[in-house]
Amino acid sequence: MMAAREKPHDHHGDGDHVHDDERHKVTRFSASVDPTLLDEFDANIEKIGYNRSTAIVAAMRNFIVDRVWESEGGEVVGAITMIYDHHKSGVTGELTDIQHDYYHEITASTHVHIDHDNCLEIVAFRGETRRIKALSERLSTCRGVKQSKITTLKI
Ligand code: NI
Repeated sequence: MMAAREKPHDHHGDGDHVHDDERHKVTRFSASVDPTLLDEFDANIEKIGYNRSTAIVAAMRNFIVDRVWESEGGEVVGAITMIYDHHKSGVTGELTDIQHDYYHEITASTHVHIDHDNCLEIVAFRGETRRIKALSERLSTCRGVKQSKITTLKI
């Protein structure tokens, strides 16, 4: 191995093309981010023993898996999981009304009383992408819904 290869340095002066990276087929890039978010990111990835590159690669892969279904169209199956405070005025009725608008798509739902205030609801679905996206948006933006996550699987 040539010594020059072992100590990569930038001949171009732009910082993006380092010989060592080309050899390992990786691309370096820079991104602009709120410093507070970066601090929070660093603190959290440190807890699970990730470095920035590993964590960003994992986040990129998850982003693709989580979001690509929205633009692909066709039929999707999956589940929406949400937590809400049932004391918030009208939330229970609103969530029921929304689910009745999608009775063709919703295949099952489960309600769990987590504690005095909070309810966990799991809504399983099977349907056309645009309808499922609309269902997910309506449930997640309902007043009283604290968290909502959608998991989709391609069949
Ligand atoms: Ni409940």
